[in-house]
Amino acid sequence: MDINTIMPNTESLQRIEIIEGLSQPSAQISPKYFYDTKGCELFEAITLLPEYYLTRTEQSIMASYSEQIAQAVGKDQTIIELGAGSCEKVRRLFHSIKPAKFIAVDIASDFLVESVRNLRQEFPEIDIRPVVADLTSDVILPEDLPMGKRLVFYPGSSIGNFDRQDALALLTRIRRLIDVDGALLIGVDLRKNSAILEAAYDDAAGVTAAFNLNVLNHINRLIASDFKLTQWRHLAIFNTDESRIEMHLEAIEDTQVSWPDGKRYFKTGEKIHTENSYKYTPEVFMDLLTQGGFKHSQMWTDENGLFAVMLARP
Ligand code: AVI
Repeated sequence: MDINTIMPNTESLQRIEIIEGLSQPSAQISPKYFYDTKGCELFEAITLLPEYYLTRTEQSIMASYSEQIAQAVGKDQTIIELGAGSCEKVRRLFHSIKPAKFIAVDIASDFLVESVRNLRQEFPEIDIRPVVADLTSDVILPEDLPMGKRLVFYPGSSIGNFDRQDALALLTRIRRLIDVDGALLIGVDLRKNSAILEAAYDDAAGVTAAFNLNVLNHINRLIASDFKLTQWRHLAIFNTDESRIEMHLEAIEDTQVSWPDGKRYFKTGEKIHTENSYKYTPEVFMDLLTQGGFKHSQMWTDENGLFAVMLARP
């Protein structure tokens, strides 16, 4: 498959980044390492959980307002989906928007190639291409892609996984991907009661816990470390001051983790911070869009005000 494998983050850079994160006084692992093949499967399972309202609420907003959204966006666009994964969300947009081209961007190459293969069979009339990229740096799109009529689609509230400064930097990079006739269609999880949020990130079936713990298996493969998953437990807390869900892995016993040329001791109760998921009010997110170079925006939301889909234009 003609996969574009321009990956700014090479294996050795990843190694340095991971070891640096583990060596800090408050250890951390970037959430992008959740998404090995198993992590992608677990994330797909999360999206179906009763507690995880995000995906189904976003889907219901997109379905309820599909005509309005299609009219606002226009036909024959080049849709560029960031974090495309299974390409499940965009599949529905294809029916209403009927794009000429589709670029599926994701960091998980194997999963992406498989998704694109399936999508091409289903929609042979659309020019569909995969691009493997890490959204923390510039996304390099195919050179022959027309600059006009680009719609960047960034669903799922994945923007919430970036800290404020990084979210702004990403919005600014997205703005540079499109021309004046382009647009950004983005899903944003809204701020709400902490009980609803904490249940969504610590489900009764333990799928989110398995997803969080699986990052240690991925790290073991990437840096040849020896994390033992049974020594760690999943935590999800809503930090009201920062308006974000924080996921951590907490050591349930004193442990030492080693990798070639290094090691780290963790005392019982010590944590590794694995993810932030920011929850926005519409006003705060619109302000961020403005700072990122977007002027005009439309918003669709569900009746309970859980989630918002926003269309932003340069
Ligand atoms: C991908 N991202 C939007 C998810 C979220 O809700 O922040 C990742 C996730 N983490 C735990 N559950 C889901």
